[in-house]
Amino acid sequence: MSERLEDTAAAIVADGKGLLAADESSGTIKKRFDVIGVESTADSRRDYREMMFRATEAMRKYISGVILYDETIRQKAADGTPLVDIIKAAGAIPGIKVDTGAKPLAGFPGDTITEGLDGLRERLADYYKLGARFAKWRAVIDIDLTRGVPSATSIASNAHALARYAALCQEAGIVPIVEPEVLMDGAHDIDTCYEVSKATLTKLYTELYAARVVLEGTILKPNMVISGKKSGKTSNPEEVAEKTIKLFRETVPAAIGGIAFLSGGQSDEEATANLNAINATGPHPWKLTFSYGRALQAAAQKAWRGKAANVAAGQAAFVHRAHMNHLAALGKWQPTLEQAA
Ligand code: 5MM
Repeated sequence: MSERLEDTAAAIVADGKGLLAADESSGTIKKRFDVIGVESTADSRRDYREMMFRATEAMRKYISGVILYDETIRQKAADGTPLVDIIKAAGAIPGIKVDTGAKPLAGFPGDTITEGLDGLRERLADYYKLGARFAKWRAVIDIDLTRGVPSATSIASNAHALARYAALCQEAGIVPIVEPEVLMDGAHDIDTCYEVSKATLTKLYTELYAARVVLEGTILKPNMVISGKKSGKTSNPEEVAEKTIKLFRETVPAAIGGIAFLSGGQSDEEATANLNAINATGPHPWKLTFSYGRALQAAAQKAWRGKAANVAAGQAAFVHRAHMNHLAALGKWQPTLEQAA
């Protein structure tokens, strides 16, 4: 039976389920491991990811799919089982990061362009054979108004690349996750985040239409509308929810398969509280869930610290965060559940 892109997209945002973004490139996972004092080797990266993929309670009940990195999709667990098979056995869908990273945009200091289109058709065919049924491409839009960042050229170039990537994915039978991340690292306020995100999403959907991408077979992975970390201001969940939903109603077609947020540097609990507030104000035209990297993994990394003796503790931390985000995706999370844990 042939798989329909719309069905895969619907499975990714199934009620109360979301994605585990475990697609850190080797450079990024090294940074995460440095924090917990673990040397980053092929084996330590394998052990860490195997620990999460074998956390059956989380994987079966709360995680719809896992975004993998090229190394991981080809890797075997310590007992020789392909990691992809462990994910599938838990009923989750393997996915793959296919961009090759954000590079400086020539002529536009401070802006980046995400690369990876060359040879992508062939790589997608290979990843499909390896079991991937969805892919991810992340565009990075920083905000620094003092330098004119982001430029209109950066927004347009990244939207165009995302559209070309999405069209190639669909040709290969793979659901594209389109991730135009407006970074929360700057000193900007929440309204600036809203304006830049609006320009970014407006351009993105213009390009996706132009590229004849079937929106029902896509998932949007956006940032929330939130104050920049260096602004000194914290946005409360109600404000984040109100501005994020207003933005999406203005820019995101109801036809898309669903929305799975990135966490972008929010604390674990903040990412959960904001997702919960967004869903508590529904109904909305789309399902809204999580595709968190840091906000799902930070606690597990801290509990694990690279020691086999800590695997159960690492898994328990991961199960807890997945459970909390499962509740938030349903708008049923309460802060007291964190304290109880
Ligand atoms: C897991 O991190 C992903 C890969 O990052 P690099 O390419 O820099 O190694 C990243 O794309 C991630 O999927 C998204 O940013 C969402 O993760 P967060 O941590 O923001 O939820």
